[in-house]
Amino acid sequence: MTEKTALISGITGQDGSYLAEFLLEKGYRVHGIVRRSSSFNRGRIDHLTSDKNIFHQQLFLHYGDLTDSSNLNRILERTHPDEIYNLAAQSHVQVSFEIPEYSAEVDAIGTLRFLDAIRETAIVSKFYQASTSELYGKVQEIPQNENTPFSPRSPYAIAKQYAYWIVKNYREAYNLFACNGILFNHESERRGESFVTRKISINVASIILGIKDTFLLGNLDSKRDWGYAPDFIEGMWLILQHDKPDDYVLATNENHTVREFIEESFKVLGEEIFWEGKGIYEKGRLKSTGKEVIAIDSRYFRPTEVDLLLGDYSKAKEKLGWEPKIKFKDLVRIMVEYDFERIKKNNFNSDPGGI
Ligand code: NAP
Ligand code: F7E
Repeated sequence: MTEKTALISGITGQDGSYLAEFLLEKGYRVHGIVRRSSSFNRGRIDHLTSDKNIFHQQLFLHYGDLTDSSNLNRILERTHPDEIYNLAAQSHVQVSFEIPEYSAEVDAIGTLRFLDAIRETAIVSKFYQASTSELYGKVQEIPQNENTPFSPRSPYAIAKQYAYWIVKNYREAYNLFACNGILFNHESERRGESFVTRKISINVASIILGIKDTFLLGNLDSKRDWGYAPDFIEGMWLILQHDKPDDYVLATNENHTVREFIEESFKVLGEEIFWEGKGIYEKGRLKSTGKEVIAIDSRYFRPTEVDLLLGDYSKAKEKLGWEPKIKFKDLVRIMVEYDFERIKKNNFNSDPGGI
């Protein structure tokens, strides 16, 4: 058991909630930054704040926002963390085309604000930055590793590129223990419902349960290297436990199309799907009945797409002893079975709608 203190921005998100759980179990005192919201935004950490949880007295929440630097300084002075995990972000790639300035404000300048808060308060803390495979964008080599040149394709990726470089610069200029974890897509039962994997697991479960007839998607041919979020959380922590600050790729080194994710999801629930038509006229139909269950909606196409991502995590394996445990088929099964049971029990479909 450790006596350490950690501060997590983005604690209410997918990764933040798993990381909080992971650190509390290791004996950390955990502080989390939460945003004020008009509707409840703490569903993923409810089980941790409940007094039924044995760790709840080690978890402290603070209102804050990466757009407010005075508040970051105050939180650092109050909490004196040994480790900071900067996971807060406007994390949706397609949404970043709609709100590019805000995405830069939070994802790029927000990271700078955090690093400057460390300098100004002179607090000695290790800093983890949630960097991303989106930096590779229009990929310059396959697979991508820590030396692959960046070629970002969205306002999100460009903001995260600034964050990546400012972390590296502050490490070199001010000797901060600051690290970038370049994480490839990682998903889970807690994944936001507007990301494609969760949108699929929810809709496929709803169709098989007879609650829904059909759902709409965009590009079915992009390839992603999808891993399981809890595996990646351990990697984030290992990055800060190394004796030298450095940047690491975390991935599974296996990629699949969105189309394959859909096919595998139906298979988990005992159905098969076939495809008919081309482009925006393509349809996915159930083999058993011929019924249309998937159609294409061009609203989900991105102005510039990232066609293929495949990560090479050999550096993390060699230096940190990190390897992903869950690969594609198990990931799909975990997500689809979870949503199937949840929707069956509640008999409702929380339709992600919109993006
Ligand atoms: P997520 O579920 O979207 O969570 C994002 C978190 O950031 C939420 O807690 C959100 O608060 C918070 N947040 C957003 N804007 C904020 C602001 N202005 N000030 C303070 N907090 C703010 O994302 P995730 O999937 O857990 O990802 C965690 C981090 O890793 C993000 O930085 C993401 O860009 C990066 N990343 C993710 C992946 C992936 O595949 N999951 C891969 C590479 C990198 P609310 O709950 O109030 O919205
Ligand atoms: O899209 C295609 C879409 O939104 C994956 C974030 O965590 O990982 C995530 O970004 C693919 C894209 O994730 C729909 O065009 C088709 O090619 O699930 P996504 P993402 O863009 O890869 C990276 C590593 C991050 O850093 C980000 O924070 O799926 N796609 N149809 C669709 N995508 C969505 N969202 N919705 C659709 O209907």
